Amino acid sequence: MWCLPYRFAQEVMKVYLDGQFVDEADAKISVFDHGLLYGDGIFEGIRMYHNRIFKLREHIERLYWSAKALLLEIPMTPAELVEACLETCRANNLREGYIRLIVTRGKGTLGLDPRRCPKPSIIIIAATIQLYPDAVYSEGMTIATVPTTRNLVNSVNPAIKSLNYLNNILARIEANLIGVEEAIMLNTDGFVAECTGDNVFIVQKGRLFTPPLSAGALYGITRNTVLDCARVMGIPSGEPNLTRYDIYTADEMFLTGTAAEMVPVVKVDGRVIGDGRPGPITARLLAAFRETTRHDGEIIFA
Ligand code: PXG
Repeated sequence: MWCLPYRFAQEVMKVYLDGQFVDEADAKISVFDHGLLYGDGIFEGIRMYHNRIFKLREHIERLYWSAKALLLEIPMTPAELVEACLETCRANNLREGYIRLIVTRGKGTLGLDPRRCPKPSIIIIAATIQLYPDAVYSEGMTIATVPTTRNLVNSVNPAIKSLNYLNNILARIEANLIGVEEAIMLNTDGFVAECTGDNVFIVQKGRLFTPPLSAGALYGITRNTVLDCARVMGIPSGEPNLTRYDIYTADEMFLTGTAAEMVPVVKVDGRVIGDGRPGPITARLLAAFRETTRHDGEIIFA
């Protein structure tokens, strides 16, 4: 039987911008957009795997929660946004890759007041993704804790996935200066919050632990997926406050995030975690996670 030729990604990327598809060179927003002026806006990073948009409904749900926290009214329904994400993948012939969904406060005046911004802008970018090298997954990553503490839940709550990522960028700069790829951020009480773009997990005596959201972590969709996998596999899990001591004495450690998936960590602050190699529970969970990506999410091309 003949197969249809494989469809490659478009030469010129098409970006969804407020209901239209525009060439990437024409995908522009106003310099008066409060997303630019103040970081007033929200976003999601979403993956496509095997012709499906992974956990799309969960990402859209989180986007609406972020919007609600900012009293930002998204000028589309969740169902319309799902369809717009699918259409953006189709317009770019993408079955695998990464979607950046952004809602900005929109064009306003040179003042903070969001009431001066009548119409939020919706941007959807679908692209391929640059992954960590395979060695990171087979040998594990080296990371460090950094001086910048995570935002207070009572100031800029880390649960809001906002366009204001300076807290994380400061931590990322510190990671760069140390020469590591990720940074563990502690909260002001000294408990582990999360990394700059990933949630943190440890394994101790066959049990899985990740910081609670109240410690200053994002309600990570990969985090949730891994906790679901653990439940199905009968691996007990908990969400207690974690200290650096808990990390240093853990048997295994890994990070979770849409871009990173699950990355084993083998060294933190110069200290070897477990036996210095990616652990067996991490490997089992990664296999279960990868399996989930095969059949979860909305189908792009029928
Ligand atoms: N914590 C933070 C602060 C994040 O930004 C995660 C955890 C993981 O959440 P998900 O739902 O993805 O499992 C994120 C999301 C990047 C980048 O360029 C990272 C994220 C989002 C967008 C871009 O590194 N991480």
